Amino acid sequence: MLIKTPQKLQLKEQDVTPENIYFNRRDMLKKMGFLGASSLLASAAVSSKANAIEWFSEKEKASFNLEPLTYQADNNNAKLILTPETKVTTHNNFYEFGAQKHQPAELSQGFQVNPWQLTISGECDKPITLDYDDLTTMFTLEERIYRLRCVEAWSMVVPWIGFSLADLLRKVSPNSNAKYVRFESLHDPEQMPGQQNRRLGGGINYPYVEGLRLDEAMNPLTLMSVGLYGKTLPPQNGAPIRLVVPWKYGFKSIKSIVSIKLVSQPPKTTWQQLAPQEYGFYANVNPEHDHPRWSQASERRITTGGLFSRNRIETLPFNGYGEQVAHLYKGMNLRKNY
Ligand SMILES: Nc1nc2c(c(=O)[nH]1)N[C@H]1C(S)=C(S)[C@@H](COP(=O)(O)O)O[C@H]1N2
Ligand SMILES: [Mo]
Repeated sequence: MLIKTPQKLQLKEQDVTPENIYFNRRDMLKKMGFLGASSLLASAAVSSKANAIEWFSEKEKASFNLEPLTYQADNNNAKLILTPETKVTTHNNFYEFGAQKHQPAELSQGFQVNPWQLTISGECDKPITLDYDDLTTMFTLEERIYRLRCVEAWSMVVPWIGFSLADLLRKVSPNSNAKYVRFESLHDPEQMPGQQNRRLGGGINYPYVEGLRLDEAMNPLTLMSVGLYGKTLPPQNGAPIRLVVPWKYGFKSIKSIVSIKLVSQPPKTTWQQLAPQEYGFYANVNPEHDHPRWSQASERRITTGGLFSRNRIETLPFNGYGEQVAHLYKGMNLRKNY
């Protein structure tokens, strides 16, 4: 993550979706008794102005569970304001499609996500390979509204759709050697221009690799996401399946995953290898541990305002999810284990 001068994002005011339409429609439909996925999708239809995105099938919609209440409450009881869909899908970090915020949306539109294979293997008794359809049909999907805090000190609030990584890992029965989980993104330079060109791709060695400790991976907050705003993921947000770890800096939330491997040793992650003194393995959001080149005490929350409107808020320890995850790090020095 290099410091750059802000890029223009070609966002016009009319493209910005007021998040209250999404919320109000949803509330209203709920009150009218249209519980469940159809209300979510109806509201998404109202708010959607995104590029050609495939919609969930009737079968998938029928399986949505829309009551993830504990995950939707902000920890200060402040009302969470959703980041408009247009911003979620045009202000991205996905270096395989370019290291500037506007490039993933522009350069990923032909990305082929079907067929897709995701293999879960390594230290487990029942390795499996999932095909494209399995990703959205094997588990009950639920909507979770999470804060996403990038290490670059901006943040968003995103209504993800997905399932707990724990459910997937239980399926393969990890054995007693499994201590960590290693994730790998697709490596396909023909489709991912940033993998052909070091400048475009931000100087990263691909494939992009991330990792979690097994207990972090099993925490119920850790989400495998297949959609946002009621639709399948657009390519720039990590289609067809990506990780979302809301208490860690955004770079842990690896996109377009093809391999999940249970391993005994901490995996060597992409950013750690590139700049170990700046990006650690844990990468828990921590306002008390500054990045060597900037403060992590506050963040710019991207909401409905102009792109560079001053909407500075305090950064919370574990991004506000301390109640759910602080116990994982008991006794650890989190400044050393940054
Ligand atoms: N494969 C891959 N995954 C990735 C990245 C990337 O460049 N490549 N960027 C990360 C970073 S730095 C962030 S902040 C989030 C951004 O997710 P979003 O674009 O959906 O907001 O994706 C993460 N996952
Ligand atoms: Mo990030």
